[in-house]
Formats: sequence, C-alpha cells, structure tokens
Amino acid sequence: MPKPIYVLSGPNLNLLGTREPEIYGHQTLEDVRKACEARAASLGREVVFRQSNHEGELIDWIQEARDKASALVINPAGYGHTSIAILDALKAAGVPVVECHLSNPAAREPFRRRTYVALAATGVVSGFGLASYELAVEAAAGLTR
Ligand code: CA2
Repeated sequence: MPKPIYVLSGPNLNLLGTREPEIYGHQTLEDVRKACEARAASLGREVVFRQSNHEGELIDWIQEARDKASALVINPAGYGHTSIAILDALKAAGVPVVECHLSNPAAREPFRRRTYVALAATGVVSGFGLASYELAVEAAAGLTR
C-alpha cells in the first residue's frame, strides 16, 4: 500500500457541528474523520487525520508529510487566507496538495476569496460540506496511485 494521505484541518474546525451549522453543517469533525477513512479504505488507501488550532503544529505536520505521506489534503481554515508560512511549508513538502473547504469561500466575504494555500495546491474542492473532504481524499489518491 502507498504511504498514507495526510488530512489536516486548521483552526476552529474542532468546533464543527456545534456552531454556525447554516454555513458548516451539523456534522462533527469526528464524522469527517470517519468519512475520510471510509473513502480512503474504499480506494485501498489510509489517511492520517489531524486538526490543530496552532499554525506551527500544522507546519510541523506538513514537514513530517515529506517523508511519511504520499499526498496532503488540507483545510487550512482561516490560515489559508493569511499564512505565507503554511504556503512555504506546502511548497517544500514535495507531495501533491489538495486544498479543501466545507463552505465555498468564493461566495462569502471578499477577504475569503483568496487563499495562499491554493498557490501550492494541485486543486481545490470547496462548498460540499463533509463531501469536500471525501472528494479531496479521492483526488489525492488519484494523484498518487
Ligand atoms: O469552509 C471552510 O472549510 C473554511 O476553511 C472554514 C474556515 C473559514 O475561515 C474559511 O474561510 C473557510 C473557518 C473554520 C471555522 O470552523 C468553525 C466550525 C464550526 C463553528 C465555528 C467555526
């Protein structure tokens, strides 16, 4: 089996399912984890699923992915719109990157229209709720068959 697909989620996504369900849905991050694991298993793959509220911890995991992962799926949350450090880490990771978002940031406030992460991503999946993660895992698996 190829190396696992790292699925990383950024700040505040631990709150999923508890607030703003009209934007982010009713499902929890644990539901998202299970869905990603199931989609990966259906493709003969594994995921390493992690969430952090800390930029440096996300960067440590992105650096770790260079040796331990075949591809990276990342929902950078708010950091996508602000973090050049995460962009730099992704560019150095040496594995394909798929960016995903639960909502469609392009249809929201103007400050969400650009993400730095997209500059390092092969593609972006946005607006499908939990399915954005499943589709991103599938895309990442397809990039690293
Ligand atoms: O749509 C997405 O997945 C976002 O990455 C979510 C970020 C937002 O800053 C991006 O523009 C788009 C926010 C994550 C906050 O997650 C929460 C979940 C439940 C309750 C409160 C916040």
